[in-house]
Amino acid sequence: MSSAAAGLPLGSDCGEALDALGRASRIVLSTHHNADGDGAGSEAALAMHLAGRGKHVRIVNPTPFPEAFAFLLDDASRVLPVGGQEAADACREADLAVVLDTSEAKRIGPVHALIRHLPAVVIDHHPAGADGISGIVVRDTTAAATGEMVFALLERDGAAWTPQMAAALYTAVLTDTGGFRFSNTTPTCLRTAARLIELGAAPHDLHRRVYGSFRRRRFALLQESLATLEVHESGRVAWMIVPGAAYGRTQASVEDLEGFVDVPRSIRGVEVALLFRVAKDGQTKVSMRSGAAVDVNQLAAAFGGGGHPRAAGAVLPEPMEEAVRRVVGAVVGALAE
Ligand SMILES: [Mn+2]
Repeated sequence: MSSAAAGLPLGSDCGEALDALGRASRIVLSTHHNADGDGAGSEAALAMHLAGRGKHVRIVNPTPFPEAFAFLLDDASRVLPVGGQEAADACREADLAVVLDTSEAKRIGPVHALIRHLPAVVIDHHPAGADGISGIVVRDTTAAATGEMVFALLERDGAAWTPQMAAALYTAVLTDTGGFRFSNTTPTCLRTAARLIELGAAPHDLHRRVYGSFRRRRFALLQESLATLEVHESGRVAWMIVPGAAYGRTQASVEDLEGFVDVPRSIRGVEVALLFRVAKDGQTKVSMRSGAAVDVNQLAAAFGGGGHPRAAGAVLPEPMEEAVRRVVGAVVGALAE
């Protein structure tokens, strides 16, 4: 494509995707479980754009719409809880599904069964996985955020921008770049952000809402997690564990853990940072972050997970201690290669 405004290499599927969106009248949007600012912001902006075109739009996610990003929605009644009758009805009556920020069926969990009969448009910046959702796939792994791709699509579609649409996509780009700090912070993504500010996104306000509005319980949890911080003798791997008991006691949610992995990551000399937490049924979830030395997407894939080369995750079947030993061992091995 040739979106002069965005300069994104979205490919020929971009036009096909816009055609499908243009033809549809009842559209269901979804994103991966535990939606982040990118998934939530992309959904919010696309919902506003499509509703503005007179479409009937509903958002059906595998997990509740994140409370921290609810302010991005112009109409919260469009969000329907999965498992409810309204969500089932919306999916049955829809003529198009749009999946954002993932292209893998397993990442949308129970939503996949609800939308698999529908034609689908997938907009994603992750590398293709083994379990791809079939449909028109618009993929750009060079995009910092799915929100950057949605911006390019909406520009090409001649969107009638509102400050709230701009804010939603600015938040998507802001959060997926860790506040414009990570290696995916490109000139293109900063140009996108600049354009979104011109369209009405307020950087100071959005930064405060995203990074300056944490609940106290987050810090209670961080306090206990910090006590587990360890650095491997090589100095190149560091990890932190979110104690299971503290997790329950502080009544924290997964949203409260946002940014925890930045603690081990920010230690001098550390190339791979890991955050472990208890998952359901005694399993262990690990989030991985890497500099340039190791492709953690490959590493996570070896444990049945995935993500990006520099940010990935996996769920291991074993309990904490064993999972930590196995993952740290694998990272040390990868660093030695
Ligand atoms: Mn993303």
